[in-house]
Amino acid sequence: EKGLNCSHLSTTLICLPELDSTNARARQLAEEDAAEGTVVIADRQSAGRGRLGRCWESPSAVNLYCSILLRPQIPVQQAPQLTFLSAVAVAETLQQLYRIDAKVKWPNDVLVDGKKIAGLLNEMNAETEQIHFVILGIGVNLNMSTEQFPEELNYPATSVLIETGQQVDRPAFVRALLQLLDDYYGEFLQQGFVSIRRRWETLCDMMSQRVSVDNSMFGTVVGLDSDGALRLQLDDGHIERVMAGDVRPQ
Ligand code: BT5
Repeated sequence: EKGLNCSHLSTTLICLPELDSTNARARQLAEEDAAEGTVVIADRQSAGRGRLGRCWESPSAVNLYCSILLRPQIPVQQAPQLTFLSAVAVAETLQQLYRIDAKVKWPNDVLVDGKKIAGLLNEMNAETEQIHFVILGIGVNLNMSTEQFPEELNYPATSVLIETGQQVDRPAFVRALLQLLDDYYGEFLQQGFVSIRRRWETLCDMMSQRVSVDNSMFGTVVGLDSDGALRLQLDDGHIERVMAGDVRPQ
């Protein structure tokens, strides 16, 4: 790809008109020993994946559906840190290119005014200690129009086009995103999670706010732990670590 100056990413850039899921394809390539930094992009996905068996709406020629193969030499427990790295890179790219007030939502969303503009799905293949690979799956709604969203989404959604009224140059967005991801990944390999965590906490929509988790636990968000747990201060003052659940503002 012209104009990219990456140290880790985009060793190979594969762009296809259609895939079932870019994550599925990247996983296949990883199992066939593809190199770190391989990037898979599809114009449309016939079976885009969310978490927990959910679907990711992936209409043709409007959005970004992208998966990046990484082979970091880090302990398995640190692999979730890469989800936060990609959330930060997506939110900051949206801010820098389009002046959109993008925020990150724990664990894997990027939101604008509480509406989802991007989703992240990281998958990993590891034995007990050793990571073989991590796939960073990134879906960003760029030129998707209101009519292209199904009515039954369980969370409000938006796109750059809806937020700004402007069509996005998709290759320009991809270039800027890959460049920033490459910078942050390099920083992560050298210095660890500290600065990514700080950036994520700055971008977090619910930092210092009262939230509920699955409508059963209540507290104030005070930060992110290095294993990806959300730190919640309960009313009695003690800190609870949230590993999973639906976090909503109170
Ligand atoms: C996610 O799941 O947010 C992860 C989405 C990751 C998608 C990328 S695209 C490239 C790569 N290849 C793949 O196959 N996947 C990754 P989750 O938190 O489970 O959110 C899914 C929920 O978001 C759905 O159940 C819908 O309610 C909603 N949703 C579906 N499509 C959406 C869209 N395009 N924009 C906003 N919300 C959407």
